[in-house]
Amino acid sequence: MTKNYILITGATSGIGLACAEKFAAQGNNLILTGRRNDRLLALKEKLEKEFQIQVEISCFDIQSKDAVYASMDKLAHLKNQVSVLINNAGLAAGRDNFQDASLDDWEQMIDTNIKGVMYITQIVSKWMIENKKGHIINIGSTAGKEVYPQGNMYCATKHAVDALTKAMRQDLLPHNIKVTGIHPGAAETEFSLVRFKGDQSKADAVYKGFEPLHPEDIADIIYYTTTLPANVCINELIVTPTAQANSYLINKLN
Ligand code: NDP
Ligand code: 8X3
Repeated sequence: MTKNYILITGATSGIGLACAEKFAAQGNNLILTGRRNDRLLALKEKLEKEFQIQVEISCFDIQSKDAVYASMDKLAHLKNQVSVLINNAGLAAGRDNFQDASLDDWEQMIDTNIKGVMYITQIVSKWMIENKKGHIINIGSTAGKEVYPQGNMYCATKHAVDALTKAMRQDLLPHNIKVTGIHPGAAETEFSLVRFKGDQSKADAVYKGFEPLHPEDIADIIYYTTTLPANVCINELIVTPTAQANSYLINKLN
């Protein structure tokens, strides 16, 4: 029997990595992407050995339209087998007042979080249309539901992901394609280290005083949304740590 592939963007770390491990443990073949090829190679070797699955890796910067198109072209021989696309690659860069924020940071977030999703999903949604089925899962954020102070452009990009998720669900409706938005709150990954440009103490402070989500918590939920009957689609889920009420209110003990 031909096995399906789960395509996960940003699988070298955090939520994407946890998804790769979860779907692999359930016997799925994987297509994993990211910019850090050493991590992709190590993950492929580990998961293939541990779970006897096929893992294809594709190393590219999702900000580059040309790189996305070239990489997806090389994967097109698998297009009939891609059953799930998890649009996970993304980042926050900086946390500054609107008037002080770096335009480079803003452009990086727009190019990664919005344009990256746009490039890859247009290609894969066409594959899914040919297959007459598929499931697209977009990782938004609580930041895509409410703006928080100094979150400006990151929040805007995640609001865009939310809007694109709704748009995809409408336009792909005739093609039997499920579209799910997952909106996590604070999850301890490399996210804050990236946001604060390698400042470990600033990153650690984000998760002090409460128990954040772990990437595996989100991966379990994402996996669950793919296990439902063909007639059932989870449109969206907002998932926070118990200590978090919304994008800006966290009950910290210290
Ligand atoms: P991590 O920093 O741990 O992982 C981010 C992943 O995205 C990495 O695999 C990284 O791979 C990839 N990525 C980033 N930029 C690019 C790029 N230009 N091209 C290709 N891949 C890229 O963070 P998380 O796991 O936390 O983040 C995953 C998603 O979850 C993001 O969309 C984030 O916005 C969202 N999110 C995170 C939350 C959190 O609190 N952690 C909460 C809500 C949403 P590489 O560096 O190898 O390219
Ligand atoms: C990531 C969570 O609260 O840092 O989307 O924006 S937050």
